[in-house]
Amino acid sequence: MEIFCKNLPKIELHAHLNGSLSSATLKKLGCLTDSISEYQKLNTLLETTPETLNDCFPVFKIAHNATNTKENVYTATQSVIKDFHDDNVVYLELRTTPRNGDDFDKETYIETVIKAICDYKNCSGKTESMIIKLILCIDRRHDIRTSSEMIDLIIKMKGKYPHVIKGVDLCGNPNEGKFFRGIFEKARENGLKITLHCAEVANSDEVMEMFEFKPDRIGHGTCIHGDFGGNEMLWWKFQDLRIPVECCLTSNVICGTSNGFEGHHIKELIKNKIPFCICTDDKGVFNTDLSCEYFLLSKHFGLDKMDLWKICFESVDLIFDSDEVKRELKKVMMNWMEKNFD
Ligand code: 6MZ
Repeated sequence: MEIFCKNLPKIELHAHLNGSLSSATLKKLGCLTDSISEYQKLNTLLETTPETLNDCFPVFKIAHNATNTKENVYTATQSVIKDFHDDNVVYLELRTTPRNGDDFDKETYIETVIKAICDYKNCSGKTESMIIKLILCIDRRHDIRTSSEMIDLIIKMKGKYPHVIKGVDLCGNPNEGKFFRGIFEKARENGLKITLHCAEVANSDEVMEMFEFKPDRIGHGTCIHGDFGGNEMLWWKFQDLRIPVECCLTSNVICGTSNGFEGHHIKELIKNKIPFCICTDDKGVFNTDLSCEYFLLSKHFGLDKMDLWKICFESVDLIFDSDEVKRELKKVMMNWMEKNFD
């Protein structure tokens, strides 16, 4: 099954750039062993509680320190793309929060990430190609003014790179900050798709507000069902809306927002046929990859090879790209199925 999961052509829709750095990449960026261990420290915890999620956010500072020059942002982006490509990801929506560094401002940061994406596409030298798109994030800890300036910048950059920038996300510590609906309405009016980190922790008023906005996808969607920190009203509304969920199993288990793999809320999504995709979130911080996430899904929820293939195939409908790209990806998936199933 592990080999099957590795070979499966996969779709990754929820991967934070600075959470996805491997040990090799961190070394390449000049990180010393101590900082690499600190970046990966959550993997060594014996017990986790919902508070563990708060411990996750300071860890990203290590990656941010390591990617504080244009050159390192470029190297990190290319390395992360290569890791996903090596794991047989055929379509990647990478996400990142624009920020200022030693020799770049937010706009240059976006330009640098896009250059790394485009250069990779041009010279990967691989026979199986990978399509890479970008989602730009708003950090929920930022105030309305900063978020508003960020959305204006994102809209400007989308005008310049419409084939790369596809969406906007709301991320950051869910125990802090808030969802400014107007910011995302503006993004939507300007042709950007919207995904929101939603219900990663219990916060029923905010979750309902997000549902009323109707994002194109949500990240995590943990605390919606009454058995997982939500309530009946939220679950009822969600069943009506059927917003696709980006599920990140290992991330939720390590951060303590899910009670082990068997206790993951994905079982309710499967049971109620709510669309979802399988994602890594922060493969560097949580020491995972997309193949591993598919393997864990099959192991803990009794899914067979055809079930996993179907999840990949149906994830194509959830991407933030054109119908033409969807058709292309479905062809890749169908060809692979014909060759790999009797
Ligand atoms: C919410 C998360 C996250 O943007 O610098 N991030 N936000 N929940 C999570 N669950 C674990 N994991 C990562 O990548 C790092 C940033 O992604 C967000 C955080 O805001 C983090 O600072 P970039 O590439």
